[in-house]
Amino acid sequence: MKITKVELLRLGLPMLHPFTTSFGEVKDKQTVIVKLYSGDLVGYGEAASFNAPLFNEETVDTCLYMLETFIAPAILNKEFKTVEEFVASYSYLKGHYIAKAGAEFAFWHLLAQEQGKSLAEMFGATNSEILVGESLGIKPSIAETLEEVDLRLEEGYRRIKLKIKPKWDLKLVEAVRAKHPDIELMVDGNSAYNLKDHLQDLLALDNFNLLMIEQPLGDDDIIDHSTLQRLMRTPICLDESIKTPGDARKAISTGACRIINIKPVRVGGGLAAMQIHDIAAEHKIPVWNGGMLETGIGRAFNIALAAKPNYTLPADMSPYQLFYEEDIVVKSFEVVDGKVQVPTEPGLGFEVDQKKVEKYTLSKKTIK
Ligand code: OSB
Ligand code: MG
Repeated sequence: MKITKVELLRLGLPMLHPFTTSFGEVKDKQTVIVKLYSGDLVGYGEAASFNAPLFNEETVDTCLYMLETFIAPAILNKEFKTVEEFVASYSYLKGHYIAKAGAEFAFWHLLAQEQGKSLAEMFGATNSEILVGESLGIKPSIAETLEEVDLRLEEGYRRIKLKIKPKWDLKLVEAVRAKHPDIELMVDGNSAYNLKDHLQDLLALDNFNLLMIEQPLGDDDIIDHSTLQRLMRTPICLDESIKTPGDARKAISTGACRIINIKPVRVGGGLAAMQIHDIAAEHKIPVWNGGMLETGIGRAFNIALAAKPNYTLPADMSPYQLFYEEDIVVKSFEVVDGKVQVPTEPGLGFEVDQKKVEKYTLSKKTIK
């Protein structure tokens, strides 16, 4: 499969309302769609990042820069038989995993079309449906949080994840737990805590029978997570800290986490996501699929990966209606009774809506 042309699109997706985390508000979301051409075939990928480097160090601009300046020249006019060969052509580039994932997923899509296979088949995924939980951004009040929790539970979502930050944590969790003693409930600190200032509050989270606490401490701090995990009964789940399969191995062997959130773009794409899935399975560490507020294109890869056997906990896979007015695929996935069906048709499993892509494209670059 020879890559004959690369197109990079910057899309602007107005959000229905800002999504608030400990690091700030995500609003006026932008994302990067990567199109790889091989003769008549087009493969789509998404490098889902944010406008500012607040979640991790990458941004929409750094993704576009890396793709245009380094990744496109490394793959153009070369012949690749496998994803391993494709990834090897730019693996000398340090970091920038989200940018790399955008290209890698477009290549998976090309291969799936060539082989007439679904993405799930390409990834060796065997489950026909995945379980979905809701990730709830920080709201102005506890009352509004409780209202949304009620709504999502009525809709069938399988677990509730509350975004927390220092001083917006214990009272919130206490209120939700008091109203819903038996639901699967978890929190995500997005690395806003540290052991020096917040140890007592973190330990107090042990009182609420939480499914897990996601990424409380710094993204570069596997060691302090391992200290904290020894002091807590609640499983720690790492998100931002796991950028590579090696990070997963180190986090598991130091006891820094008992669960891993796999966001495929955060780790450079499907190959690394599958390696982390396998490392975790070997150590009996459950994994689940996280999200980056992707469009239907990025979510297509997440859904297929999340159908692998060690994804035993509900995914962050809210449908576009919770964030955006429209999706850029013709018929987006639906969450019914807290489940999403895994597409079985060859290719992406979703039809890209060219009119919508055009409508939301802010700029476009062609490299050949
Ligand atoms: O840490 O999981 C996170 C959204 C923006 C930034 C960080 C995170 C999130 C989510 C949303 O939790 C997950 C989704 O895409 O549905
Ligand atoms: Mg997270």
